[in-house]
Amino acid sequence: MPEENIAHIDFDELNRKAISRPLVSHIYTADPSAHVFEGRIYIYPSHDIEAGIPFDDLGSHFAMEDYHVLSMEHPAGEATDHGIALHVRDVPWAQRQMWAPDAASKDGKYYLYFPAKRADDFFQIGVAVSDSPTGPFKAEAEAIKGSYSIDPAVFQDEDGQYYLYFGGLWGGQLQWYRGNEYNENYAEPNGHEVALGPRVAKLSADMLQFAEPVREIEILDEAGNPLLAGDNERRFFEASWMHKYNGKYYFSYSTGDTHNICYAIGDSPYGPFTYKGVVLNPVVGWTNHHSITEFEGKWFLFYHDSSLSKGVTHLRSVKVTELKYNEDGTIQTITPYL
Ligand code: FUB
Repeated sequence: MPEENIAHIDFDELNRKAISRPLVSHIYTADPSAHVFEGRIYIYPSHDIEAGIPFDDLGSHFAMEDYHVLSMEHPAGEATDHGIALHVRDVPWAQRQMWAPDAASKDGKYYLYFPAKRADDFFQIGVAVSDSPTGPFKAEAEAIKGSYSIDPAVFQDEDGQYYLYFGGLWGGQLQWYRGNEYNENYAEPNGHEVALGPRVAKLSADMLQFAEPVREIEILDEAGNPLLAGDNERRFFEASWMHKYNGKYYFSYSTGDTHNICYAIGDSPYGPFTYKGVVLNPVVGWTNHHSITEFEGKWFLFYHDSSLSKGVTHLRSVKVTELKYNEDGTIQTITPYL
C-alpha cells in the first residue's frame, strides 16, 4: 500500500482488523524466509532499522546492517529472537544494505544467503555458513561468483538438488542486466515489451557457488504469452519464493509498485510458470514480501507489514497466517486486514 494512501489510516483500528500480529515487537523485521529444520520453524528476516537516510526510489533508506534469526515451535506460538547471526562488518566483500536473506540446510550445516551492496554500489549475493540454524554465520570472503541483484530464495527439490532464485527491479538493480550481462544504459523494458524475469541457478554440491549459468525465468499468461513489462499488476518485481505442492512448482513473487504477492505454477524448477493469481493483497507499507512453508500438514504464509510502526515503510514487522488451497491447487487469496 503506497504511503500516500495511509495518511488517513487509524492504526489502532487497523491493528484490530489485522488478521495476525507481529511475531516480535522489540525489533523491526521484514522479508521473512521461513523453513522447518528438525521440526522447528526458523525464520530468516531482514532486520529493519531507522538509519536516518532520506527516502528514494532506490530504497537507500533500507539501510540494514545485520541479521537476526527467529524461531518458533509452532506458527501459533511465541517467536524467539536468537540475536545477531551475521553483521555486515564481518562480510569482507560487503559494505551496506543487508536486504532480504534466505537459508538452507545440508548435511548438518546451515547456509545463509544474503544480498548486500559492495563499496562500488553493486548488489551481489553472498553466503555464510554455520553449524547451527541460528548462527552465528561465517561469511565467505567473496560474493557468489556471477551473482547480481537481490532477494535470494533457496529451494531444495525432492531429488536433493538446491536452486537459488533471485532478482529485483529498481533498487534491486535487475533492470541493468540482460541475460547475465550488466550495462548501465539498460533500463526497464517499455510497457509493450516482455517483462524482465527472475533468475535461477542450481547450487554447487558445497552450496557456495552456482553450479551452472544463471537462467532467466519466464512467467506466462493463460494464453502462454510472456507477461509484459506494462502489466504491473502481474509482472515480476522482487521477492522470489519457490515451494512445491502436489508435484507442481509454485513460484511466488511481489509485483512491487502494485504491491501484490502473486504466484505462477510450472512443471520444472526452471519454469516456465503460468500466472495463477494473488496470494496476498497489499499490506501497509510499500513493500510486500513473503515465504510459504508447510508445517505439520498445514501451509503457512509468512509476510510483513508496517502497521506496528504506523506506516513507516522501512520499519516492518513479520507476521504469519494460514494459507489454503482450493481443490484444483489454486491458492485462496489472503486479505491482511478484515
Ligand atoms: O528489505 C529490503 C527490500 O525490500 C527487499 O529486498 C525487498 O524484497 C523489499 O521487501
